[in-house]
Amino acid sequence: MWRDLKAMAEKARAKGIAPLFGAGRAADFSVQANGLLLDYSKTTIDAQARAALIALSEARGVFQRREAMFTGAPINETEGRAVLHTALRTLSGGSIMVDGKDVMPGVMETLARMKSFAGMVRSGAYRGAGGAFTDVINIGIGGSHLGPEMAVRALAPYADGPRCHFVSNVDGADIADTLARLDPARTLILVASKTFTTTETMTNAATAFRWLEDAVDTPGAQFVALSCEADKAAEWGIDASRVFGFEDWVGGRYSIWGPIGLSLMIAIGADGFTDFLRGAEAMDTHFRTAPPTENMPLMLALVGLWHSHACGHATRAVLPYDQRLGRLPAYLQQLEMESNGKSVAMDGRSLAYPSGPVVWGEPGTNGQHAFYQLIHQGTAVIPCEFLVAARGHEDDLAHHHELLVANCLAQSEALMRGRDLETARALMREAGYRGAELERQARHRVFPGARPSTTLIFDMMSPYRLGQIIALYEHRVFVEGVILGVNSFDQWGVELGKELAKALQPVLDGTAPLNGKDGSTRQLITFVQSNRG
Ligand code: G6Q
Repeated sequence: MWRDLKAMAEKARAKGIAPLFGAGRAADFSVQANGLLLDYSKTTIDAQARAALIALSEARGVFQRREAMFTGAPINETEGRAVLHTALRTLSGGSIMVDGKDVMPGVMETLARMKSFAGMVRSGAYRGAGGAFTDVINIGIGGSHLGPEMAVRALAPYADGPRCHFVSNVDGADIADTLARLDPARTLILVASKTFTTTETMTNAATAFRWLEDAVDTPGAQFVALSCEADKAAEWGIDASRVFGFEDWVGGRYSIWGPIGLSLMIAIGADGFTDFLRGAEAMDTHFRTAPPTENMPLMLALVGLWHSHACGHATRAVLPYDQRLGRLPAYLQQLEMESNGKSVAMDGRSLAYPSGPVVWGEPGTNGQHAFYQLIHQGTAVIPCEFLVAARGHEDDLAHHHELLVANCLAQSEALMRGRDLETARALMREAGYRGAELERQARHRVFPGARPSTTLIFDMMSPYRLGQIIALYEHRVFVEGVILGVNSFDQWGVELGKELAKALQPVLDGTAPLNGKDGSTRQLITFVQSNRG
């Protein structure tokens, strides 16, 4: 099947993209879902390729697997768990059974507790030693950090609660720089950790505790736990009324929809957070019910696989034309690369093809003045995924937004059209060049064109839109994972480094011998030991 797709992609490459445009291509190769428009017409995909990709998804069992996920089957097979982050946003009611038990009453109860607590923090009814909380720090890492950090920044225009800060890195610089700006008597600490054992998070939480202890009489009262491990949070001294739990069927990188999203709820309020969940739920319903060609997550996944596995493009750039989506690329890096960066298939066999692609990016227009050079003229083709809203939040700066949108649309047009040698020569002739020098200069000004991109466009960023967009990407990753045959919901690849770091700590402080280490690691340890002053 991959071989056929590769042959198809090779033929499509020869045709290019611009010549595919006849009447109706833009609409035909686009998908709409509740106010979002995904235009994938600026790719080499034609009707035949699309039909083959949809057939692939059918053959790989995407639709059965989708139902299995939504209904609580244990599709995370290497960990024996259901995958039910969608339950956290099922506001429309109904039951979802896991091991014979309806999980929805528990989900709704926790959501209600979160709303009540967030409301008290926002109103000042629950306060710190020095008065109503002015600041909240979410201490967490990976899935317990990237989602809330990304979303709080994306939705800054909707924030009317205490300021939210995010500490993740075990590098003391992260917490030191954050605490230095804050008043301990008016700062609430959210310890966000599914397992409540993660070294980085627990080290930062202990440092935050000492900072509070030096300043207030009851530091523990300013701590909240967001975790599956209520007992560990209790051992840590956090009162049960401030422990917000969730179940192991919520994966870390899929956890923003529940307690891990508390910082977002405190920032934008319970109503805004509910809108965020509603947007995601609308995308869930769309994903579950829309026919293949009208199904946005499915088509986004198929476009992605076309580029990575049929065309062989090893990376993809995600380019939000929205400064506040500055952390979206990092968020998607985790979502996509931790989910589908696997080389063993679900059945234990080695993958016979590459795993999911490298995802990277930066907000436009900044990227245009940096790495877009390589996207336009480098030897590797990098499919680009643009995101832009028709309208910004700064009504008094509407001309900025017009420039932003113009740049976004111009980039996808330029990537597709390119500039041929004849046009470049004419430009150089006009600029006064002649002969060999004209030829030389012209060649530098050629753009190969036919570089693929998709554009996701919507009216304006809002909690609802962000919910839709994040759920769109989650389901895209799911579909890609099913087609690749990997388990998108485990992450064994992060374990080895953690184990070795634990073992290295006593070696670094001199309480364990250097034995058994390779030459390079020994040299690096010795260097650290003799240079740390
Ligand atoms: C996400 C991963 C990982 C995890 C962090 C934090 O899917 O599992 O990024 O979120 O390692 O884990 P804790 O929430 O348990 O501290």
